[in-house]
Amino acid sequence: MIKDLLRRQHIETPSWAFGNSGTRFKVFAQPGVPRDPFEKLADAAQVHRFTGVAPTVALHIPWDRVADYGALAARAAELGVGIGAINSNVFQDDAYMLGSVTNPDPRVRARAIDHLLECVDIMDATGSSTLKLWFSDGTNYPGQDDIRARQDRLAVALERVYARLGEGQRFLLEYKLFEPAFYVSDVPDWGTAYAHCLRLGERAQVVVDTGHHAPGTNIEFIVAFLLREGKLGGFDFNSRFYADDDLMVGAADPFQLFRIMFEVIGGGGVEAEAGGAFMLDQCHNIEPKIAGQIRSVMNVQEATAKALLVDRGALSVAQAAGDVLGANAVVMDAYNTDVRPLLGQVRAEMGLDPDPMAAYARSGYFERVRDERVGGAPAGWGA
Ligand code: LRH
Ligand code: MN
Repeated sequence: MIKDLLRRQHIETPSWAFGNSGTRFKVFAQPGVPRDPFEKLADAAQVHRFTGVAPTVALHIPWDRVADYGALAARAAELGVGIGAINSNVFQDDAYMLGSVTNPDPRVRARAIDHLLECVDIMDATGSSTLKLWFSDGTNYPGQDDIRARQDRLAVALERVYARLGEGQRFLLEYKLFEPAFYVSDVPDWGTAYAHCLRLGERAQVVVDTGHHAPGTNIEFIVAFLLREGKLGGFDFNSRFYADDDLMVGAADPFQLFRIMFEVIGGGGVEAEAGGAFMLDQCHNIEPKIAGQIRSVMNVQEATAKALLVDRGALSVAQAAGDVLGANAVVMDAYNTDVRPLLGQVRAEMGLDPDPMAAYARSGYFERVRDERVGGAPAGWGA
């Protein structure tokens, strides 16, 4: 059963992780970076080729805007991957300085809503069933704008998008405590996202970006709660030591990732059928990007395998008996289990090399695209 679940795991890679990224201090250009969405898909396909569990790629609009989205989806299929979540972007136009859908100016709000509706058109054109909405909207100083009025404006925009969703489509609302807003973020926490989604209906769910919480937040509690409510739409996986560092998932806190996957499994969310989107949302500012994505997928696999090894029977016995140390020991035994041999076996049974990183390095793919991708502008955030 565990091997079967690991074989059928589905982790979604983000197109933007393959482009140049950085901080406000510097975006370091790396060699061989893709120059358009087609080349991003080709790189993402390498992650699936060597891990077998990364069959879809999330797009970000306008970073991945093309003339023919049907052709992009067809190319993805040729490469053996599919188009995953469509990510809107109402955080980079000058017009959005004081907000997008919450902006005091109705013309700016209308412009932002038009973009969100365009993203649903792109879902139709690419066969994507998921729209991911993150709003950078917020204020920097007390009094700058009315907190309640901004919530009213946000609700209006979400209703418009919800009404536009087609058969089998849903949207995931992403929350974030701060940045770029430094006083009020209009969707700062899971409670705000949950309340808006609850009001709208079952096609509106919450996405948990693991980098978007206050330090010390118990993210697995949020996961357990949202799963119980049927409102956990998915994850933006990454890790951080301080803020929204967007480091490789599991790199900064592998135990937290294990605890999160433990609650996902307990809440019946690990099955692909449960519909949870396990997306990576990362920036490989200084490390090789494709290899960084492969390592990240492996980190999720390892946390999942450890969490699947928890002896749930022994755990419920210890919990029922109030055996605090016993119960904790059951969970820690699983966490302290080296699951790399098990995952190596699963990959071998999938016809893959047990060591994806070594197999990718041996493939020479990076050296080939580095030499081929001469000229043109490397992809990035264009910020
Ligand atoms: C915001 C965020 C959001 C994306 C962006 C790339 O911090 O997590 O998910 O749109 O990063
Ligand atoms: Mn995110």
